[in-house]
Amino acid sequence: MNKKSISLLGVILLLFTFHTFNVFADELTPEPIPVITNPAHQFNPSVFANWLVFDDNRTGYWEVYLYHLVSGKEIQITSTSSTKWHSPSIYGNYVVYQDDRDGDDDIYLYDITTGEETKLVDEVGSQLNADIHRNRVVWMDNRKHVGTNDIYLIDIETGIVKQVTNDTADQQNPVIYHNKIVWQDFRNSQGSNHTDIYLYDLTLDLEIPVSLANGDQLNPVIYGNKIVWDDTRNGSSNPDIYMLDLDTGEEIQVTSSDDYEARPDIFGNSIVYTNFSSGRGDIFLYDISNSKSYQITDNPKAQSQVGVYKNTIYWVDYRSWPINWEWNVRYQRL
Ligand SMILES: [Ca+2]
Ligand SMILES: [Ca+2]
Ligand SMILES: [Ca+2]
Ligand SMILES: [Ca+2]
Repeated sequence: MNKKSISLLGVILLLFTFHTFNVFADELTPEPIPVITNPAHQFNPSVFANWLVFDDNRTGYWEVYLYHLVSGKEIQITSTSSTKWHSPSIYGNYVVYQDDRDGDDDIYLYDITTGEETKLVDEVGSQLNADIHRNRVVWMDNRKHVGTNDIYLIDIETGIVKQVTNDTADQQNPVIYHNKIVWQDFRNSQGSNHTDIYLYDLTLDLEIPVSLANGDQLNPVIYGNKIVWDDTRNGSSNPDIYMLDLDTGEEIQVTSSDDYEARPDIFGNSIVYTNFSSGRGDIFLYDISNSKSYQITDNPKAQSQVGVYKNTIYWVDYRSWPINWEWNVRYQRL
């Protein structure tokens, strides 16, 4: 066990102690734990269980790395010498990401158990921004309409591909949870309306609009029957976080300040997002069960790209810039 994992366990134990005294509250808890301290850039974190996957620039190129949050084991997955992000996503033993080693962007699959990489999608045009849940992978794809994307799906076990949208408008940034896919969609773009959020239910074989509100609805995420996104219906410089609960049909405005709140993630009752106001980003948590917000970081340098998996909140943190752009992972008992 190395020094870093000892310190990780120390903080986890500390937080268990806090939990015993039921101290989780709207106050800042101990300093977040720096996870990746390599002085190169790290971006695009994604966590499943104890595995953290991310884009890393330490070789001078962008490569996909894996880091085990308990053992501290680190694995370099790709050796692409790429100058572009791979935007990895992880579920179970699978990591998916994009790479253009064969001329245009395609989707690759890495199996953590076997250490093997396979090319999952090899098509003309760009296949980008893959997301995975269980054995299903979704991505945005411009093979049919140059300059605009459609949403596609593949089942890793059967190899069967489904084209989810098919039009000349742009659909971007798909996210999948079980049998539901959500994305941002330009099909209704006109006047002051730009993007909307749509849902495709694979069980019902049905497309459903999630929000057609004025302004931009962007960056959707989904957990269970709850869909969360950022939304400029209250003003283009005043994004807020919104949530639709498919069980009740109720739409909830999660943030209502004039600040610039965006880029949410959700797991269980936890919604995390970044408040970009004051020229810096800070991380916030909204607890759906009590409708309260908690400030997670309060640091003069920027924090962003926040995600949540169970009680782990993770983000990219520039607090030690320009010496080091490091990652901090913070554990929170909810
Ligand atoms: Ca391609
Ligand atoms: Ca399209
Ligand atoms: Ca809209
Ligand atoms: Ca706002």
